[in-house]
Amino acid sequence: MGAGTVLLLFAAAVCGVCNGEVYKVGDSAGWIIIAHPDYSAWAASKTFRVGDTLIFEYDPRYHNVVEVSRSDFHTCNTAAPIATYATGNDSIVIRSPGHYYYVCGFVGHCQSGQKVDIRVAKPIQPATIPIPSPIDEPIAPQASPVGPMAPSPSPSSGESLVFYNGLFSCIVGLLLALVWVFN
Ligand SMILES: [Cu+2]
Repeated sequence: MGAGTVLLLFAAAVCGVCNGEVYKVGDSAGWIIIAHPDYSAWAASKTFRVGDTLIFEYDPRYHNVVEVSRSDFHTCNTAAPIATYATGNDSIVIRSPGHYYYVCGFVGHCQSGQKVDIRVAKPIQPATIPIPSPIDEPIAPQASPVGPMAPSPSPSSGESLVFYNGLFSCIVGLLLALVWVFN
């Protein structure tokens, strides 16, 4: 195996990490009702993260995928969907942490258990990067003891930082591999 191949494999591995895992809902059973798969047990056995992909595989003549709110999930109400998928092979990329509630919109299917609650953990935050104070702001030598606390950075900026770091390492990895191969 040449060094170029090794580098390509390395780049592929790096990209695999930043692209996230792919989870087929229900594993080999897919998104069905006949065998009554336990979708809550299936979801509980996984650790979903931002960047992962959910695949719903089913016969679109008999099923679909409807994203609903938490309360609609519990009552199996599909009258106010957040999103509807109906290709029979839907892939949904998880963009942010939180809960995603999916049910089948066909009559009676959600009530029979064709529903899944995907809980996505918050990304692991990198070590807090200290924000440098503006140069023109003098460092108060006699700070008042009741001075205001510095505001903490918002979590959303941390998440996008993680995302862009991943994207950046991906691109750099690919470029390095390409340069190596074509030299
Ligand atoms: Cu169904």
